Amino acid sequence: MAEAWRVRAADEDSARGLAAGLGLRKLTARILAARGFSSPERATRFLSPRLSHLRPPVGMADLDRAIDRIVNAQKRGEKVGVFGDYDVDGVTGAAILVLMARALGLDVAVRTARRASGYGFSPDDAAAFIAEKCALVLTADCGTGDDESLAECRRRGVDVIVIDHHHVPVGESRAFAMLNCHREDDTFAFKGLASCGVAFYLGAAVRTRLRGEGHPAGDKLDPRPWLDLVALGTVADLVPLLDENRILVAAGLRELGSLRRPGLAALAKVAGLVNGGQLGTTEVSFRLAPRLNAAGRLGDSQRALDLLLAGDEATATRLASDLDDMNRERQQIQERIWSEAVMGAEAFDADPALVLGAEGWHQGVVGVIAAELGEKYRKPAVVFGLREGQGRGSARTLGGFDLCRELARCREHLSLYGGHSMAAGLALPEKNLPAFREAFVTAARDHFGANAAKAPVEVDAVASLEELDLVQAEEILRMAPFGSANREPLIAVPGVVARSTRVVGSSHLQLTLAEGAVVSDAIAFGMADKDPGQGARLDVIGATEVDEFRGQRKPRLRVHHLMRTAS
Ligand SMILES: [Mn+2]
Repeated sequence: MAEAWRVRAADEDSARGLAAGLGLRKLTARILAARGFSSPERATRFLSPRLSHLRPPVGMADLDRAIDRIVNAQKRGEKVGVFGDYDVDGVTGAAILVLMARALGLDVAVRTARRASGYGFSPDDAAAFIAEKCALVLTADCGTGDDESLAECRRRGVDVIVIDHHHVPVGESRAFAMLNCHREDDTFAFKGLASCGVAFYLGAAVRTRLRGEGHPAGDKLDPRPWLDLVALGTVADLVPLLDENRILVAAGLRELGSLRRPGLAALAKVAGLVNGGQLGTTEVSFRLAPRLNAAGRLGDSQRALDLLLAGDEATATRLASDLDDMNRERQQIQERIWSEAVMGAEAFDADPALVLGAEGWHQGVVGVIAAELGEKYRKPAVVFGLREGQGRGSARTLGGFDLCRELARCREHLSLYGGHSMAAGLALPEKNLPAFREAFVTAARDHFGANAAKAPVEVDAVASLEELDLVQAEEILRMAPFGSANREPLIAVPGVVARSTRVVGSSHLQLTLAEGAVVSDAIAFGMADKDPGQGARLDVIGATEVDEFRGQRKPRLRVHHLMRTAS
């Protein structure tokens, strides 16, 4: 039988050093060591992220050029256009740019991407800004490859500053300035910012410049309150939650939890999140981001941006309720496609990657479906919506299978592709779908090896139930916020007995696990159908969490995998 889990390797000397140096439990130190932390200094910075540790934007290509242009716009009182792509990173990035421009006293025209124009900064959008007499346009999370629109702006004397993090094509850009850390000449130390993070850095740099010049507008420009937006966009965009992103998201979640922004307070309310202080990356990913994305997925993301910028509670409440309705509609569409996709996936069970597509699959939800398929089958997944002979799709990956690199290898079958290593968008003529599938699956087979279709679960450590007490759970919580590239630690707990099991809600399983005299609570969400029954001997893989009930804090294991063992 194949092994069920594999323990991540850790340097034991580093682990001992961290435990002794920082007064941490052995288990915590081991997890940190396995994630590459060897010095106590770096581990301390990781465990206590602070805004003062953000590195200044040294080496960010075109930053000075962008600042000069924005400061000139301020001095001349020019009209500025702000454009945002349709997803959370796009609308939060755009919201930050709007707030920056307004703080500078500029007149701002705002637009966001529509599905009808294929998303991104389209020639229609360029024409609209030109017609509105904007002298300068800022694009958030798009623009890097939108040559036609950039060229049109340039012809008409409109300067465009691109604020983006998508793959940079070769050749000269028509943008006036392009802030994109994937440029070859960009030497900023951190390459993982989402577009909203780049927008934040730009705003902060404009403030520094204006204050350095003794300009009063500099004092009006305060980037700190934008951090909630940065947290939303960064978490939703699946960029690595390490280094600068970790600092921005940690601070941003605190800002978000204050629910000071009317739009986000209203959104949290319709999402059933009454206690702002509890907002973590899970709530952002599963409650807030889907509602913000719903507008863009169904066609027009403008309402999401309007919500973020809403100045009063009444407007915010109305827009949040609109987004909630759209999200419900999106969910219905998605559920139908999901059941069709799962049937489709079974047909390719032996392949190390999934490529699916069908007529009638809404192109606005294929990304979510790809992500969920990847999760369920633990393979890279590409899902296309087919329409009029063309397919538009979305790809998600795992296990170090880099989409930028691998899609480039399959590009002969694609009419368009772009994105980053973990998520990408792509398009092809429908007739190329089988050939693309073949190429992509072959690439996955090369990467994963011929018979590694199902990799064992990688865990951070093996522990006894006794070790997983409250102190331990609290220590692991210091590694939050969890997300991309900073996964919540998974722990294997072998040889426990299910003392009792109980189905709660419609589909969840609550367990009391025992190991000798040690007893602990566990919860397995969505696993009611896997009830092992009282007295079963189990190996369990899960994550520790702290359950707060009536003011009492208790450790709890959130189960990912339950495996019966022979007794
Ligand atoms: Mn993005």
